[in-house]
Amino acid sequence: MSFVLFRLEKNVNHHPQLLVLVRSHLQDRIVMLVDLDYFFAQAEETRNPSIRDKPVVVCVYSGRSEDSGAVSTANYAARKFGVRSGMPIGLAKQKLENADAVFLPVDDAFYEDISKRIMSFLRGYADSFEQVGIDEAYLDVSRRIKGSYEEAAELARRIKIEIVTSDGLTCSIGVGPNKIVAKIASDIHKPDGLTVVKPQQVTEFFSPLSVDRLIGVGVKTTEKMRALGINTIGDLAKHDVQRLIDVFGKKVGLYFHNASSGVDNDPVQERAEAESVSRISTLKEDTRELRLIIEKTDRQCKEIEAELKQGCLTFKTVTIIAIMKNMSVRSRSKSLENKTSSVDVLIKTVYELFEKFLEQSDLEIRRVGVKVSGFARDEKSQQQLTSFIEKD
Ligand code: DCP
Ligand code: CA
Ligand code: CA
Repeated sequence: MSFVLFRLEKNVNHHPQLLVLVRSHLQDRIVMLVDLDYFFAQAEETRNPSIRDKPVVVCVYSGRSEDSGAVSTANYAARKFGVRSGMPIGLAKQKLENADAVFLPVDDAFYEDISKRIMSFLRGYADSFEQVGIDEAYLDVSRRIKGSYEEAAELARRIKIEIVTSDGLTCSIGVGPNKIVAKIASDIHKPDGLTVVKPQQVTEFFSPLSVDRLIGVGVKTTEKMRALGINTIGDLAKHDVQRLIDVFGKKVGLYFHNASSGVDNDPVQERAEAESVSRISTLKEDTRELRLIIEKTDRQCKEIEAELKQGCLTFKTVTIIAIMKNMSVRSRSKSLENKTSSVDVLIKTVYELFEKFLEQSDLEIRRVGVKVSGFARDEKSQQQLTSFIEKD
């Protein structure tokens, strides 16, 4: 889709009227990005309001030593002290020494539950809907509000009130003619922000912003751009497209050129996501022998891996299922420390679970199964639009 656009853009550069036509067609859409503020930490505040005024840090503890692990997120009180997602917990503790801070472990199930509820009512407000993470989603609302930015702003205000009323959470919303503009607009006034950027305001809105606001522009790319004298999105938009292609390659160069000019034709579209993927099958004979069971489950794990690959999914929870000789059904689960897509981790976890299970039961097993759940989309493929961009 984007390619068609690029080619059109190239050809129409010599025909300004046609260019206006192409652009105005793209600008017909009104897209909204809703992103929950400091999500995990705010979720923790809602179940324990007494921590609300303190710095709150939600952590993924690795379990190796008391403070080993990383910060998942922090509330804005903690961010004032320089605490950020991904920072070592030890460092966050140093920054918050004497600040009466609260450190909590992540509770994925609790956040998933809130997220599901909010996403399901957001979906109801959209012509088309695309969830892009646990706490954010794009809504194409063009038809619903008949192309009126005033109505879009009104809808965004209603959505904000509804999320506060139902779950006590604030969010930040960006409204614009496409996903790139909506995303940057949602980021600009956090927390509890609402930023509407009409098509005719895009250039003015984008020009002064630092290039690293664009998806796909990380530390390394920012450095490369600085070396080319590109600091702001406005600089990038003015930079010769052929020179961008020379430096970043055709796809990425064109993406930077279009994105910085606020041109983005990527549709808002639902991503189908299963809750779990599983395989179950009957053993050659009823058995308690680990080797025979593993022979079967190894194959199941490989099939599951292949299915997950198609959707670029990672999983967090592994479950084994055993249907016993007397037809009773047993299961054991393990929640992994980190989300993964590794078949080796899956095979190893299934092995350990069955090994332990066999120690605890003395019945023969008739059927065995493997299930994975707790999905997230693999980071590398999170943005369709930017899947070709080097990560840095
Ligand atoms: N998250 C994480 N590790 C990261 C980044 C995020 O575990 N490195 C989790 C915790 C966040 C949630 O994902 O609460 C959503 O991520 P966001 O990037 O949207 O960040 P927040 O919602 O925490 O903060 P903001 O208010 O900036 O959106
Ligand atoms: Ca967020
Ligand atoms: Ca987010």
